[in-house]
Amino acid sequence: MSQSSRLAEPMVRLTRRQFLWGMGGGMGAAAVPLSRTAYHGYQINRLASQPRSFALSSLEPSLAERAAAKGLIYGAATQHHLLANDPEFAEAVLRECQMLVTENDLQWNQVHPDPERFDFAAADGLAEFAQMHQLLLRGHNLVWHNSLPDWFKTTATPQTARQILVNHIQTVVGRYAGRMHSWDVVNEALLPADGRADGLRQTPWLELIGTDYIELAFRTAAEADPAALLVYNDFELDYDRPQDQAKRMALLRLLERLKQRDVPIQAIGMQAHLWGGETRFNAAKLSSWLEQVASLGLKILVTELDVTDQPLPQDLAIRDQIVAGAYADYLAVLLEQPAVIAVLTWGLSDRYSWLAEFAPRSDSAAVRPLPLDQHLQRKLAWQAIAQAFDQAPVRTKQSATSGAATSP
Ligand code: 9MR
Repeated sequence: MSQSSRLAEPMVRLTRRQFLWGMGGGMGAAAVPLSRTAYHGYQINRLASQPRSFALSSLEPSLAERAAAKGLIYGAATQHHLLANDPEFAEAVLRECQMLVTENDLQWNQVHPDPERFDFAAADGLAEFAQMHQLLLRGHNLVWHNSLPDWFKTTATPQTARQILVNHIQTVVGRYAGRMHSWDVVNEALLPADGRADGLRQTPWLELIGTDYIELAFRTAAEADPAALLVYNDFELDYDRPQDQAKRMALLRLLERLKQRDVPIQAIGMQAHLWGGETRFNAAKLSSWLEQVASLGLKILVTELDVTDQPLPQDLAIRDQIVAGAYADYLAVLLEQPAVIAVLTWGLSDRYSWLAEFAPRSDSAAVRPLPLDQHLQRKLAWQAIAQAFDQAPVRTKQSATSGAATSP
């Protein structure tokens, strides 16, 4: 499964030019208060001027094998058509991953294009690929406010929405029952900025069904596949920023309510779409919140990990250095928490990242958010993730499994 692979580039030292670039062309750190942009630029330069080593004793084994050695799972989100049409990419996935995540093949607008019609061709292809290569599979997602098909937006009513949701979950989850490690049952249901006391996002599901749509989704999924780990998945849970702190508190309250009602939820997913150069990261505060989640008896998965380099300078050495540092700092905190059982990147290679379309760089340079570059070579980011797995505490067998389908 694993082949020896050259690292794309070893850890680089910054040239004097690169260092000076960081300090505004040699003007040195500003003596006056920095504007927000200047502050951000200063932070990026500070990070870039302190290159870190992500050296490894060996170029092998793969991320999956390094994770498995600690009782963790590493994998990546992908799509069947990418694996079917790009054999060298498929080979890289087999080399590096123990789990696949359905990035788009099970989104509502892909799998449920008409009220009475499901299209499982792509998802079945991905499931068959996973089964053929003995990879774990996780399904994303069953309830979201995005990617809803037009027919839903034009026909769903308060009288029909509940049955539409139940039928969708029963059909989709039932089809893969026993083959799914876990499901993102409800995705991004929280948005404190919407102003509700419970912090819920104003979504079509909330409007049509009411607050118990979340419980309904989890109970329906549990009946359709008792073996799968059922996950609540969300983003902006990571940083020491007001919006992240508010969502962490709202999620904790939601989880407490669901547990009090014995709702069958076993884990949370932290999407972890990180920002290169973002320094508002408080390890102690995040670690304390993770412990509060774990104390509810829940597992934690890092479900959509990537690091956007959109705000970073064009210089590849600087970009890769800062992106790798973001992976290292985040995983150092997450992997210390025994309840964390899996790390999944949202894509494996820069060749296929949602960020190319959704967060392109202003200089039009290709984005570099993921462990492998466009040519499927391992980057500093790969080294940082590998190092994080190597340094992570070993999970006990019990902590890594929880009744879910943990083997293909
Ligand atoms: O990466 C996904 C992109 O290809 C899709 O067009 C988009 C809309 O369906 O969804 C992207 O994935 C999102 C995921 O489903 C939920 N978390 C945020 C991800 C990035 O937007």
